[in-house]
Amino acid sequence: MMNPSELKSLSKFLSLILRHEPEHIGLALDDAGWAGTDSLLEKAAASGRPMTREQLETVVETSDKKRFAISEDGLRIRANQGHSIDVDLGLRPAAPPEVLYHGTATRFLESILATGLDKRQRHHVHLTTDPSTARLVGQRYGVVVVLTVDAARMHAEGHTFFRSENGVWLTDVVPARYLSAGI
Ligand code: HQG
Repeated sequence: MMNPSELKSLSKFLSLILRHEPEHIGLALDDAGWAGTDSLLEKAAASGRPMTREQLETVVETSDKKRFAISEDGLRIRANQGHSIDVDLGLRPAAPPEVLYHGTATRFLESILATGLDKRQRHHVHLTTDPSTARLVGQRYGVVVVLTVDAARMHAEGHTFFRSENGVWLTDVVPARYLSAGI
């Protein structure tokens, strides 16, 4: 069995490979972001990061945010969201809840309130229904501030939202007029 820090380390490695740099181990993803599990295991081992199939499955099952999905036939794996590489997850537009949250650092606030929330390196801006999740995300960057997004008004005014397999709300950009600081 893996201990929590081994699980976290493997989860971070999978995030790197399945969201950002599959070429790091010479892996190819298809257009929808899927990689063959056999191929992943083989190439990870060949590049010095061996893992068993059971360990891979454990990471997928225990990921707190359900970051990864294994296909029903068990042959393929992908990240549910968070990519910087170009993949089409095939998400359908969906109506968001009234309010969503985004956690960030206070040092980004001036820029965000001037130009809105951008997707930066990723495909979308990431939003959550849960203020405490937003707080944890923001803490990664420094002193945290949780922004409240008027998602209902954005949606009513023509902005498209998607909900990833693991419940993250995604949109292209959040113009500053829909944002308020604090919850
Ligand atoms: C900031 C985690 C200045 C933005 C989470 C954020 C999430 C701006 C950073 C997922 C800006 C981008 C994504 C502007 C945005 N001026 N700063 N105009 N617009 N920013 O990592 O949302 O654990 O790309 O506030 O749960 O922090 O990896 O996005 O601070 O779902 O599964 O630029 O990562 O999931 O950072 O995190 P990121 P994020 P995992």
